[in-house]
Amino acid sequence: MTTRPIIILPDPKLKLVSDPVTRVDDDARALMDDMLETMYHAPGIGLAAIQVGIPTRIVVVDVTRDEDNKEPLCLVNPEIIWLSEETAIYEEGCLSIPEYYEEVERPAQCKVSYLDRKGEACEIHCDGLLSTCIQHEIDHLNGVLFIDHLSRLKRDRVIRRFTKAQKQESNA
Ligand code: GNR
Ligand code: NI
Repeated sequence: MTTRPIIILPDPKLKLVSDPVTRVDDDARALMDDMLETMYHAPGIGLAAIQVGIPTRIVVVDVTRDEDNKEPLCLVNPEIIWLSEETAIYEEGCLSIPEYYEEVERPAQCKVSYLDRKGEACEIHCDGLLSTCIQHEIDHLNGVLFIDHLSRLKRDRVIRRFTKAQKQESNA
C-alpha cells in the first residue's frame, strides 16, 4: 500500500467522466487500498479515483474520523438510485481544492447501489455527512466538483485563484 499524489484544481482531468469497472479484481482492490491510505493520510473523509489521476468509477469513504474505529467503505460503480426531497446544508471541502470551504445544499438522504470489494452487488441508505460525502464523490466520477454547485461568481473566483497559484508554481 502506498499513498498517491492527489491532483489539484485546475487539472483538466478533474472534468473527466470516469469509466465503469468491468471486473473487481486484485488490481482494482490494490487501487482501493492505495486510495484509502491516501485518504487517511490527507486526511479526508472520501476520495474518488480520478483524484489520484485514474478515471475509473471507484470511491472510498470513511466519515467516522476515529483513528481507532475505522469504517472504510469501498464503492465500485456507485449509482444513486434515490434522493430525498428533504435537503441538508454542509460546509464542504475537497482534497483537490485545498483549504477552500463553502456551504453546499444537497438532498439530505440518498440510496446508492454499488459493487463491494468482492464484486458483490450492495445497496446503502445514507444520511447526514455520509450522504453528502457519497454525493460529493459520485459527482467526481461525473467530472463535477462541489464548486460547480456554487454561484458562478464564487466558482470563477476559486478557479482563478488556483490557476494563478499553479502558474506561480511553474515559474518558481
Ligand atoms: O475530506 C473531505 N471532506 C468533505 C467534507 C464535506 C463534504 C465532502 C467532503 S469530501 C472531502 C474529500 C474529497 O475531496 N473527496 O472527494
Ligand atoms: Ni472532493
